[in-house]
Amino acid sequence: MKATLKLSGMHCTTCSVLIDTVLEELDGVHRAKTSYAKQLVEVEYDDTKVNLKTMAQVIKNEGYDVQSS
Ligand SMILES: [Cu+2]
Repeated sequence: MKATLKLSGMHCTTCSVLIDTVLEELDGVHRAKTSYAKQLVEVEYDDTKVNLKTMAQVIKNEGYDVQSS
């Protein structure tokens, strides 16, 4: 599965690296590519293991907002 989540609250490129890291630590997330410039993250994941709600939650836990997709 592929999906794009819109984000807000990132203020530098380090934020995008952090979001990539926390998402890729989730079981079932194959790849996360966060764009600071576009304020979004593209994820490739196994939808039998993880869902968008879980991914949004871990992003929120880091202090960023996710617009519902
Ligand atoms: Cu930052």
